[in-house]
Amino acid sequence: MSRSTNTVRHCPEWWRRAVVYQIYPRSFADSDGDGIGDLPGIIGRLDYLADLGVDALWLGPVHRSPQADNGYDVSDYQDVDPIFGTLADLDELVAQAHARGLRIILDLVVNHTSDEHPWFVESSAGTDSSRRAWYLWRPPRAGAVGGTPGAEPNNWGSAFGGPAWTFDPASGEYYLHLFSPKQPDLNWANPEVRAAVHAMMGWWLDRDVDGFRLDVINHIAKDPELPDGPVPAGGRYGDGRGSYLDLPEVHDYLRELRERVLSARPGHHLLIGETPGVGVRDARRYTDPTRGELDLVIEFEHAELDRGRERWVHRPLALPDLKASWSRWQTGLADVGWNSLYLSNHDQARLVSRYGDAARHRRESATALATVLHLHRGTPFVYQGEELGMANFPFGGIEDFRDVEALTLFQTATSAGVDPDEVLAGLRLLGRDNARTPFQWDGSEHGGFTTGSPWMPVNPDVREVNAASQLGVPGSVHDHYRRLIALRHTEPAVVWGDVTILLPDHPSVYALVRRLDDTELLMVANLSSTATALPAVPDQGAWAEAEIVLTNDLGTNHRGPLPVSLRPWEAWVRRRRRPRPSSWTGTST
Ligand code: ISL
Repeated sequence: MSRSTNTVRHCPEWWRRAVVYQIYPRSFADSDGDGIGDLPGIIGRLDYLADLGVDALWLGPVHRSPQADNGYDVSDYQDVDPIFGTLADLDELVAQAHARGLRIILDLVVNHTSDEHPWFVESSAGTDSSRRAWYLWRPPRAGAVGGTPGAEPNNWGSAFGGPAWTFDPASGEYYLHLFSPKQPDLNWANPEVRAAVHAMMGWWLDRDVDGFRLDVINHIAKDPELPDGPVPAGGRYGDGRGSYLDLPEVHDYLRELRERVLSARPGHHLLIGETPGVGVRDARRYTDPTRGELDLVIEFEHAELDRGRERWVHRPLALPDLKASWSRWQTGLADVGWNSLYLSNHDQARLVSRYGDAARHRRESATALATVLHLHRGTPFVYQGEELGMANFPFGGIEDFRDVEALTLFQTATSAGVDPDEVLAGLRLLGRDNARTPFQWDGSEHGGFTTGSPWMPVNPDVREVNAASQLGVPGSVHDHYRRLIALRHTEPAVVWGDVTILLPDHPSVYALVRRLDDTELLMVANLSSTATALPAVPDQGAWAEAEIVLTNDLGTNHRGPLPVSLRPWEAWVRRRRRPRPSSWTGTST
């Protein structure tokens, strides 16, 4: 392993200037024709990723796993699942990525394991198992008979639908799983569990990976009482979040983890925390560098704005809500902490279908949304295929879906009497499977993803939407992403500048100003499919002569006065140098 090739890691705070590209290994590139993406497939596409200009690759879980939740159910943390390749392939990927200046961030799922992990198998052996206390086992509710309805130790529901407890008839106890029954939660209060996780993480760092994306890491500490949670109106299960979200112990566990695993090793390894439900206050704590916990969080507030309480219910996004949310986060983490910026990932529908206009303005809406996102402060994440404007899949019935969440939600909702068509309509628009169809490399039948039969069908739009038809084409979605990423790397105001979101109540224009020293950037985007008047912005006149540093408008160049009207999904960034204040001494950098 070539540690020396990775000297960039020693550059302090490299992740604040970085763009992270997320790979969902199953669906990225298949090298052996079995229809499932794999590590050699990724290695074969590293030049594509280096050319896009990203700095780090977040690799979805490739550990050995029964794949009940596509690898988010790990049965061996120190091996690679054979469907993806071998440990030697992973070492090769790390070395080849480093040779191109790309860092590798592993997805690490340690809130829970697979129920097939030897730790859980041993834990299940009986109440006197030496690993019993590695998981959260509880007897049935007092007076109830285990295995009968309502006998669960508390009333919590799991994230995918159904109860958060599964009964084990052999021992007469239940185990807790915040996700599927195939994903029992580890007991982080047990120091043996923490020590085992530390040792495993150290083993990976010694294989030269550059950090981890820690799955649902703000869920790892649980109130040992595991009390009932409030049942929302019309709901069936209690909401246990008050007993497992952002508990004080999570901060302790993370500090311990950094101290024992990362501080002992040279360089700065990245810790990204996936933190569903986190608020600004805890996000600041997690990412305050002086506390030594996480480097950045993946928060969810904006991703929930167009959903109802039930996960399949869609309500159209009101743009002022998005501005208010991002504004709060930008301000809340302005002096302390760091956030990620994303509009899509493997758990979210395709952004161009969800927030854009894939049918009529795919190129324009994909590039406008990307421009808005990337001009905020934080580390942008690009989810595979987003840089091509890949769209949702035209799913038909429930038999077309693969995701454990979709299948469980459908089953639990319809058996509770919800109209199947209503659930299906929501899943088609918001379901996670949309993000998981194969990457579209070219316009051939299976999109150049595999020579075999793909594990999920390729989107039928592959003839029009694919990498081969966009690479090197000025104005393509891919070209726009390249330029956005390059802008972040060349313009410090994009990384460090403070942020002012303008026009907070405007329903379709997103505008903001970034400021760093004497540089000022103005980003304006019309996030709608109709031409829209551009309201006045502060210093309106001063922007007339500003340089246009990025635009998705191929037709006209608006150099000169700001346009009166914006075309559908028009987006651009202008830059100007502010006159220096008279007190300026020339020492600013
Ligand atoms: O995906 C979601 C909703 O559609 C979220 O509730 C999601 O389950 C949550 O963000 C946690 O996600 C992570 O952990 C899950 C796994 O299924 C997701 O793929 C992963 O990103 C359990 O490990």
